[in-house]
Amino acid sequence: MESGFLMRQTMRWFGPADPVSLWDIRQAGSAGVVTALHHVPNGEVWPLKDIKKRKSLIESAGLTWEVVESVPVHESIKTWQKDSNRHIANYKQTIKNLAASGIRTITYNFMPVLDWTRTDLNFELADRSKALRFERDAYSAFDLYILKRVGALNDYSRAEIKRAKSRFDRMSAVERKTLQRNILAGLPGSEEAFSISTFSHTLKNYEMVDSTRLRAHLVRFLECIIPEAERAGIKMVIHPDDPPYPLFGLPRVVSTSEDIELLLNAVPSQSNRLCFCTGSLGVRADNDLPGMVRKFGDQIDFIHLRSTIRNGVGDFFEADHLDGDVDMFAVIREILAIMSKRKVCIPMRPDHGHQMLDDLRKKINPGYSAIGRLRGLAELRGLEMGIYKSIFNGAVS
Ligand code: DNO
Repeated sequence: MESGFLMRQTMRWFGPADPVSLWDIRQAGSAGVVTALHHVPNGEVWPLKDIKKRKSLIESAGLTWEVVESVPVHESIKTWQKDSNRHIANYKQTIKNLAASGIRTITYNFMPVLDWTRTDLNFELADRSKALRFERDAYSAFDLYILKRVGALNDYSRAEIKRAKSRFDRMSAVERKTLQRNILAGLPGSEEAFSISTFSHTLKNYEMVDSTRLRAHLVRFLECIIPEAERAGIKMVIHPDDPPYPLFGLPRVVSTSEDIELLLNAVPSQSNRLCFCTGSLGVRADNDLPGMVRKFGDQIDFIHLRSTIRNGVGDFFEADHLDGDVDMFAVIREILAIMSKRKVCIPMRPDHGHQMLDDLRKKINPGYSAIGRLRGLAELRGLEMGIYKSIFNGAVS
């Protein structure tokens, strides 16, 4: 049997201000990093000289800049408002500048207003490490009684409203502030932070944008930028919604297999591709992850590996990478099969990790501590190698 291909190991790095250094990442066993120019305001062009400077910094630690995560899509594009043309022109220029610097893959998402969302950033596990968690009642308590969103009452059942009220009543003032900060201050990589009033104001821009409109805006955006990406030899990989369902009455259109199929088919191109994130998609019990890898295998160009544990009332927390609701063995087996078929090594990163050991005493970016991710990467690599060798009779290319 011929030999196959292994994933390219990377870790996310938030740039020179990240408490995790490039050398930490290299020592964790990564070949490269995934990063972004977080200092460039959302919607502006990424200057060529800044991209080049970042690239040489990464290379000076013996690493490669494998993937950009993310070039954010400006709100004016998601709502298709007056400024969208300027922001699309800027986005295209950023694509060109990244391509001119040798970048080949760009991640983005199309989640309205908020990027990934959690309610608790210090959820203590049985081994006293800390995980990120989404608690449904805390989320609805925030929506109904802190944000006091117009029309929110219509989005919940009577039982949910009762639970949210009692959750809110049990929270101290400090807990309410922390909850607000967790949801609105922007988790790492989110690029936007809101107060109650700016958030409420931004929500208004979506009064006329339901899921059909949002999807139409996504397709229009792709029709504008994909030809530029094709010319530049760039793959645009869309990241799924996290969590994969609407929040705060905002539509989300990259949550299921049907959603992904629609967007990939709407603008068929070698540049219209997918970032397969098991942690985001795995929160829905109706997403069959190994089946989705099989189905979209030819269109996946970046992989986030992480697992969650959900319960019946809509809570979930981030589990150990090899534990939880994601069948990581089956997912990696399918990934190895598609890489062997396509004869490529797809970049992957261990998505998030627990705060553990020394990281418990350090300042960290939530989800992105060094040791938790190092553990995740080590476990995932080992699992991959084990499956690989059993498939390819020990041959490694
Ligand atoms: C969270 C990340 C997301 C992701 C963006 C992609 O940990 O997976 O912030 O980078 O949604 O655009």
